[in-house]
Amino acid sequence: MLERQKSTRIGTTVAAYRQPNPRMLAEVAAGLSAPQKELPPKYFYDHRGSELFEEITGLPEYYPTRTERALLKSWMPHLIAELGSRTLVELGAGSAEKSRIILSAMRAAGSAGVYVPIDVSASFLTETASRLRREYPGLTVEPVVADIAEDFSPPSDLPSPALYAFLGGTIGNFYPPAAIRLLGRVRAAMRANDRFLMGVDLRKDVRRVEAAYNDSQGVTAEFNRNMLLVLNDELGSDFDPASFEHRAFYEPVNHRIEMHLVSTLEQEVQVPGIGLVHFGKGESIRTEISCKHDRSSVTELFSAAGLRLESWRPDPEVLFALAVGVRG
Ligand code: AVJ
Repeated sequence: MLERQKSTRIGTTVAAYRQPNPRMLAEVAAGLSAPQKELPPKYFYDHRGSELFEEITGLPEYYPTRTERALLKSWMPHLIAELGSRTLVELGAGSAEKSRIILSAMRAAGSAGVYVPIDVSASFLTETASRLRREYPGLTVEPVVADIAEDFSPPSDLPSPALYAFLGGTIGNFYPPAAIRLLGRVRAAMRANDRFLMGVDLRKDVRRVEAAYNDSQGVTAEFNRNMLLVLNDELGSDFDPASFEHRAFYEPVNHRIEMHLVSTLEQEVQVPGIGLVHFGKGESIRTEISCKHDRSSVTELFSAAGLRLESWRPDPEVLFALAVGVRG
């Protein structure tokens, strides 16, 4: 912890001499001036945040990752063989491990294949691309650097049919209108025989889902607070993460987990380019929503984006599901 604070101070000093990302500054300014302060969950994921998320995926309480992996392992060999997929376009190519399950199924089905990982982090993509080229000789890897929340355009001449994949339940991070816009962009890129594969976390016993975001080891709490360190590094702000508490709860009206950082005292935080931001004691920043779904909510989401739900595969405990969509 001390180590981390030390490096943060250095990071802050550097950030003061660096031009902050103007879009980040605008998003943070808007989010921190709203009545319910809010920050986009994409700012969890600097190097440390990605490490913490990796750690979360292995926690006993965090069921989504291992459940999705098991679903992919049992279903992909059949689905890929049936579809004859020759291209995999992956949105937010976070975990190369899940991609491997699909790429291995493509290889087993006899297609050398093309892999198009789309991610915001260019360095992450370069690393993933060279590793996969080594592991899958004959595979063409064409990374695309883009923020999928904003816009993305895959190469137009991809071998057909293509499978678009958006895994991990990350669709849950988007408010419904933004989720529909995102799926609409996928739909616009798809051809008639392409498919869209999406992982979704399911509505379930509230205690089970709340436990997944309140792990006993406090990794999720550290992950949540890490966003303040990301802001300090990128914008030169002076957030003290120790004065914010992790809170995660299920909001049943909108079927979603909300993660907040709650100020434990009245305080002012200096954000260069924005000014002093006031926090009352107990006031919170919402850092993430994670919407939970069922078959009918996915059907609706798909149909609003011009997609038709073709297949639906939950695990035996009905914790998580894989959905396949086709142009409607
Ligand atoms: C990667 C967005 C799917 O919402 O469960 C994990 C992120 N947040 N623990 C999720 C997360 C807190 C995760 N997603």
